[in-house]
Amino acid sequence: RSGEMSYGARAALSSTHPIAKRMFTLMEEKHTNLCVSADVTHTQELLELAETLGPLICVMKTHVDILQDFSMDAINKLKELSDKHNFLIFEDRKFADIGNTVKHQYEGGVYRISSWSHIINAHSVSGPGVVTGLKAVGQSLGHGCLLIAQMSSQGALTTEQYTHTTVKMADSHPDFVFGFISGSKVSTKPEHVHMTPGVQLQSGEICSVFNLVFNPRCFVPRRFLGDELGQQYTTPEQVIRLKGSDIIIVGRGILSASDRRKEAEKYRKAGWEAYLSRVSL
Ligand code: S5P
Repeated sequence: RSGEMSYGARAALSSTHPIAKRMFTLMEEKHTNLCVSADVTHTQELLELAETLGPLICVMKTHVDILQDFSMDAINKLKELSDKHNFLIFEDRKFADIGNTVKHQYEGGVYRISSWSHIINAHSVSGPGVVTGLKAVGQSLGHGCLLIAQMSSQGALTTEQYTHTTVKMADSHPDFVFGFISGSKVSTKPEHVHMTPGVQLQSGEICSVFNLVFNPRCFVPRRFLGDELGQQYTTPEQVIRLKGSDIIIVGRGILSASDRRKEAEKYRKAGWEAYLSRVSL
Protein backbone atom coordinates (compact mmCIF):
# COMPACT_ATOMS: atom_id res chain seq x y z
CA ARG A 1 0.00 0.00 0.00
CA SER A 2 1.27 3.45 -0.93
CA GLY A 3 1.21 4.74 2.66
CA GLU A 4 3.73 2.11 3.64
CA MET A 5 6.20 2.91 0.86
CA SER A 6 9.16 4.99 1.96
CA TYR A 7 9.61 8.54 0.70
CA GLY A 8 12.76 7.32 -1.05
CA ALA A 9 10.92 4.55 -2.90
CA ARG A 10 8.26 7.02 -3.99
CA ALA A 11 10.96 9.41 -5.25
CA ALA A 12 12.27 6.61 -7.45
CA LEU A 13 8.98 5.93 -9.26
CA SER A 14 9.17 7.01 -12.90
CA SER A 15 5.75 8.66 -12.70
CA THR A 16 6.69 10.91 -9.77
CA HIS A 17 6.78 14.62 -10.72
CA PRO A 18 10.29 16.16 -10.58
CA ILE A 19 9.32 18.48 -7.69
CA ALA A 20 7.86 15.57 -5.69
CA LYS A 21 10.99 13.57 -6.49
CA ARG A 22 13.18 16.35 -5.13
CA MET A 23 10.95 16.72 -2.10
CA PHE A 24 10.83 13.01 -1.20
CA THR A 25 14.60 12.76 -1.71
CA LEU A 26 15.51 15.68 0.52
CA MET A 27 12.99 14.53 3.15
CA GLU A 28 14.76 11.18 3.29
CA GLU A 29 18.19 12.88 3.42
CA LYS A 30 17.29 15.40 6.11
CA HIS A 31 14.93 13.12 8.07
CA THR A 32 12.13 15.64 8.01
CA ASN A 33 8.52 15.87 6.91
CA LEU A 34 8.06 19.28 8.49
CA CYS A 35 6.91 22.28 6.48
CA VAL A 36 7.04 25.49 8.46
CA SER A 37 4.34 28.05 7.68
CA ALA A 38 6.31 31.30 7.84
CA ASP A 39 3.34 33.54 8.50
CA VAL A 40 5.28 36.66 9.50
CA THR A 41 4.89 40.26 8.41
CA HIS A 42 8.50 41.39 7.94
CA THR A 43 11.13 40.08 5.54
CA GLN A 44 13.88 40.12 8.16
CA GLU A 45 11.91 37.72 10.32
CA LEU A 46 11.15 35.56 7.29
CA LEU A 47 14.86 35.31 6.47
CA GLU A 48 15.75 34.59 10.10
CA LEU A 49 13.26 31.72 10.08
CA ALA A 50 14.75 30.36 6.85
CA GLU A 51 18.25 30.53 8.31
CA THR A 52 17.50 28.99 11.71
CA LEU A 53 14.84 26.45 10.72
CA GLY A 54 16.17 25.66 7.22
CA PRO A 55 18.12 22.56 8.30
CA LEU A 56 15.02 21.11 10.02
CA ILE A 57 12.43 21.51 7.28
CA CYS A 58 11.61 20.11 3.84
CA VAL A 59 9.46 23.06 2.74
CA MET A 60 9.02 26.67 3.78
CA LYS A 61 5.50 27.91 3.12
CA THR A 62 5.05 31.64 2.64
CA HIS A 63 2.22 34.17 2.39
CA VAL A 64 4.15 37.01 0.74
CA ASP A 65 1.09 39.24 0.58
CA ILE A 66 1.17 39.67 4.39
CA LEU A 67 4.72 41.08 4.31
CA GLN A 68 4.78 44.80 5.05
CA ASP A 69 8.16 45.25 3.35
CA PHE A 70 8.10 42.77 0.46
CA SER A 71 11.03 43.15 -1.92
CA MET A 72 12.58 41.03 -4.65
CA ASP A 73 15.86 41.52 -2.83
CA ALA A 74 14.49 39.66 0.21
CA ILE A 75 13.09 36.97 -2.08
CA ASN A 76 16.52 36.50 -3.66
CA LYS A 77 17.99 36.02 -0.19
CA LEU A 78 15.26 33.49 0.59
CA LYS A 79 16.16 31.62 -2.60
CA GLU A 80 19.81 31.53 -1.52
CA LEU A 81 18.82 30.11 1.86
CA SER A 82 16.64 27.47 0.21
CA ASP A 83 19.72 26.33 -1.75
CA LYS A 84 22.00 26.53 1.28
CA HIS A 85 19.72 24.48 3.55
CA ASN A 86 18.08 22.38 0.83
CA PHE A 87 14.39 23.13 1.29
CA LEU A 88 11.67 24.03 -1.21
CA ILE A 89 9.69 27.27 -1.25
CA PHE A 90 5.90 27.08 -1.37
CA GLU A 91 3.92 30.29 -1.84
CA ASP A 92 0.50 29.54 -0.38
CA ARG A 93 -1.36 31.83 -2.81
CA LYS A 94 -4.43 29.58 -3.17
CA PHE A 95 -5.25 30.61 -6.74
CA ALA A 96 -8.98 30.36 -7.32
CA ASP A 97 -9.99 32.26 -10.48
CA ILE A 98 -10.44 31.53 -14.18
CA GLY A 99 -7.37 30.31 -16.05
CA ASN A 100 -6.51 33.60 -17.71
CA THR A 101 -6.61 35.57 -14.46
CA VAL A 102 -4.54 33.12 -12.39
CA LYS A 103 -1.95 33.06 -15.16
CA HIS A 104 -1.35 36.77 -14.64
CA GLN A 105 -1.54 36.50 -10.84
CA TYR A 106 1.09 33.76 -10.89
CA GLU A 107 3.49 35.38 -13.31
CA GLY A 108 3.12 39.12 -12.78
CA GLY A 109 2.03 41.78 -10.35
CA VAL A 110 4.24 42.89 -7.49
CA TYR A 111 5.22 39.41 -6.35
CA ARG A 112 6.12 37.60 -9.61
CA ILE A 113 5.54 34.30 -7.78
CA SER A 114 6.50 32.08 -10.72
CA SER A 115 10.03 33.52 -10.71
CA TRP A 116 10.86 32.15 -7.25
CA SER A 117 8.33 29.69 -5.79
CA HIS A 118 8.95 25.99 -6.45
CA ILE A 119 5.43 25.11 -5.36
CA ILE A 120 2.04 26.83 -5.54
CA ASN A 121 -1.47 25.71 -4.71
CA ALA A 122 -4.93 26.22 -6.13
CA HIS A 123 -8.55 25.71 -5.25
CA SER A 124 -10.37 23.41 -7.65
CA VAL A 125 -13.67 25.29 -7.28
CA SER A 126 -13.38 27.09 -10.62
CA GLY A 127 -12.79 23.89 -12.58
CA PRO A 128 -9.78 22.53 -14.52
CA GLY A 129 -9.08 25.87 -16.26
CA VAL A 130 -7.28 27.05 -13.13
CA VAL A 131 -4.74 24.26 -13.56
CA THR A 132 -4.36 24.83 -17.30
CA GLY A 133 -3.73 28.53 -16.71
CA LEU A 134 -1.15 28.00 -13.98
CA LYS A 135 0.51 25.19 -15.91
CA ALA A 136 1.00 27.49 -18.93
CA VAL A 137 3.31 29.57 -16.73
CA GLY A 138 4.84 27.11 -14.26
CA GLN A 139 5.47 23.88 -16.11
CA SER A 140 8.35 25.08 -18.28
CA LEU A 141 9.97 26.55 -15.16
CA GLY A 142 9.95 23.11 -13.52
CA HIS A 143 7.47 24.14 -10.83
CA GLY A 144 4.62 22.10 -9.40
CA CYS A 145 1.14 22.67 -8.01
CA LEU A 146 -0.90 21.25 -5.14
CA LEU A 147 -4.70 21.19 -5.28
CA ILE A 148 -6.65 22.01 -2.13
CA ALA A 149 -8.78 18.91 -1.62
CA GLN A 150 -9.81 19.53 1.99
CA MET A 151 -9.49 22.45 4.40
CA SER A 152 -8.69 22.43 8.09
CA SER A 153 -11.14 25.14 9.07
CA GLN A 154 -14.46 24.57 10.76
CA GLY A 155 -17.40 24.48 8.35
CA ALA A 156 -15.22 24.07 5.23
CA LEU A 157 -17.30 23.36 2.11
CA THR A 158 -14.92 20.68 0.86
CA THR A 159 -17.37 17.78 0.82
CA GLU A 160 -16.47 14.19 -0.04
CA GLN A 161 -17.68 14.71 -3.60
CA TYR A 162 -15.60 17.90 -3.93
CA THR A 163 -12.51 16.11 -2.67
CA HIS A 164 -13.08 13.21 -5.06
CA THR A 165 -13.47 15.51 -8.08
CA THR A 166 -10.35 17.41 -7.02
CA VAL A 167 -8.33 14.18 -7.03
CA LYS A 168 -9.62 13.41 -10.53
CA MET A 169 -8.58 16.88 -11.65
CA ALA A 170 -5.07 16.22 -10.34
CA ASP A 171 -5.00 12.87 -12.13
CA SER A 172 -5.58 14.62 -15.46
CA HIS A 173 -2.56 16.91 -14.97
CA PRO A 174 0.29 14.70 -13.68
CA ASP A 175 2.81 16.92 -15.47
CA PHE A 176 2.03 19.83 -13.14
CA VAL A 177 -0.12 18.77 -10.17
CA PHE A 178 1.89 16.55 -7.84
CA GLY A 179 -0.27 16.41 -4.73
CA PHE A 180 -2.77 17.91 -2.34
CA ILE A 181 -3.45 20.08 0.63
CA SER A 182 -5.71 17.84 2.69
CA GLY A 183 -6.37 16.54 6.18
CA SER A 184 -5.71 12.97 5.16
CA LYS A 185 -4.50 10.83 2.29
CA VAL A 186 -7.03 11.44 -0.50
CA SER A 187 -5.18 9.82 -3.42
CA THR A 188 -4.03 6.22 -3.60
CA LYS A 189 -1.18 7.07 -5.99
CA PRO A 190 2.20 6.80 -4.23
CA GLU A 191 3.60 9.56 -6.45
CA HIS A 192 1.17 12.08 -4.94
CA VAL A 193 2.31 14.20 -1.98
CA HIS A 194 -0.16 15.07 0.78
CA MET A 195 0.50 18.13 2.91
CA THR A 196 -1.62 18.83 5.99
CA PRO A 197 -2.13 22.13 7.83
CA GLY A 198 -3.84 22.61 11.20
CA VAL A 199 -1.13 20.81 13.17
CA GLN A 200 -0.01 21.37 16.75
CA LEU A 201 1.51 19.13 19.38
CA GLN A 202 -1.27 18.35 21.83
CA SER A 203 0.48 18.32 25.14
CA GLY A 204 1.15 21.88 26.17
CA GLU A 205 4.46 22.49 27.88
CA ILE A 206 4.41 23.04 31.58
CA CYS A 207 4.80 26.76 31.87
CA SER A 208 8.19 27.82 33.06
CA VAL A 209 8.54 30.87 35.25
CA PHE A 210 9.88 32.70 32.19
CA ASN A 211 6.78 31.81 30.19
CA LEU A 212 4.43 32.81 32.99
CA VAL A 213 5.94 36.27 32.94
CA PHE A 214 6.58 36.83 29.24
CA ASN A 215 4.16 34.61 27.37
CA PRO A 216 0.54 35.29 28.28
CA ARG A 217 -0.56 32.61 25.80
CA CYS A 218 0.73 30.16 28.32
CA PHE A 219 -2.41 30.73 30.41
CA VAL A 220 -4.81 30.15 27.53
CA PRO A 221 -6.32 26.69 27.10
CA ARG A 222 -5.17 25.13 23.82
CA ARG A 223 -8.63 25.07 22.30
CA PHE A 224 -8.62 28.87 22.25
CA LEU A 225 -5.18 29.14 20.66
CA GLY A 226 -5.49 30.11 17.06
CA ASP A 227 -8.89 28.61 16.55
CA GLU A 228 -11.13 31.48 17.55
CA LEU A 229 -11.33 32.11 13.78
CA GLY A 230 -12.19 28.54 12.90
CA GLN A 231 -8.81 26.85 12.63
CA GLN A 232 -8.83 23.25 13.92
CA TYR A 233 -5.75 21.32 15.04
CA THR A 234 -4.62 17.72 15.05
CA THR A 235 -1.26 16.27 16.12
CA PRO A 236 1.70 15.22 13.93
CA GLU A 237 1.13 11.61 15.02
CA GLN A 238 -2.53 11.64 13.93
CA VAL A 239 -1.79 13.35 10.63
CA ILE A 240 1.13 11.18 9.51
CA ARG A 241 0.41 7.80 11.05
CA LEU A 242 -3.35 7.60 11.25
CA LYS A 243 -4.45 9.89 8.40
CA GLY A 244 -1.67 8.78 6.06
CA SER A 245 -0.55 12.28 5.05
CA ASP A 246 3.10 12.93 4.16
CA ILE A 247 3.98 16.40 5.42
CA ILE A 248 2.88 18.42 8.43
CA ILE A 249 2.42 22.16 7.97
CA VAL A 250 3.03 24.05 11.21
CA GLY A 251 2.66 27.78 11.73
CA ARG A 252 1.79 29.15 15.16
CA GLY A 253 2.73 25.90 16.89
CA ILE A 254 6.33 26.93 16.13
CA LEU A 255 6.05 30.69 15.64
CA SER A 256 4.56 31.41 19.06
CA ALA A 257 7.25 29.47 20.93
CA SER A 258 9.94 31.44 22.73
CA ASP A 259 12.60 29.17 21.18
CA ARG A 260 11.44 28.50 17.62
CA ARG A 261 14.34 26.26 16.68
CA LYS A 262 13.82 24.04 19.70
CA GLU A 263 10.09 23.85 19.03
CA ALA A 264 10.61 23.11 15.31
CA GLU A 265 12.94 20.27 16.29
CA LYS A 266 10.13 18.80 18.44
CA TYR A 267 7.79 18.88 15.44
CA ARG A 268 10.44 17.45 13.11
CA LYS A 269 11.04 14.59 15.50
CA ALA A 270 7.33 13.92 16.11
CA GLY A 271 6.57 13.95 12.37
CA TRP A 272 9.53 11.78 11.47
CA GLU A 273 8.87 9.21 14.18
CA ALA A 274 5.23 8.98 13.09
CA TYR A 275 6.44 8.36 9.52
CA LEU A 276 8.90 5.66 10.61
CA SER A 277 6.20 3.87 12.56
CA ARG A 278 3.90 4.04 9.52
CA VAL A 279 6.36 2.64 6.98
CA SER A 280 7.37 -0.17 9.30
CA LEU A 281 3.74 -1.24 9.93
O1 S5P B 1 -7.01 24.22 4.97
C1 S5P B 1 -6.03 24.92 5.17
C2 S5P B 1 -5.08 25.19 4.16
C3 S5P B 1 -3.96 25.95 4.46
S1 S5P B 1 -2.75 26.10 3.26
N1 S5P B 1 -5.78 25.42 6.42
C4 S5P B 1 -4.68 26.19 6.71
O2 S5P B 1 -4.52 26.59 7.87
N2 S5P B 1 -3.77 26.50 5.71
C5 S5P B 1 -2.61 27.39 5.99
O3 S5P B 1 -1.76 26.74 6.92
C6 S5P B 1 -2.96 28.75 6.59
O4 S5P B 1 -3.10 29.72 5.56
C7 S5P B 1 -1.76 29.04 7.47
O5 S5P B 1 -0.74 29.69 6.72
C8 S5P B 1 -1.25 27.67 7.88
C9 S5P B 1 -1.68 27.22 9.27
O6 S5P B 1 -1.14 28.04 10.26
P1 S5P B 1 -1.26 27.69 11.83
O7 S5P B 1 -0.67 28.89 12.49
O8 S5P B 1 -2.70 27.49 12.16
O9 S5P B 1 -0.44 26.45 12.05
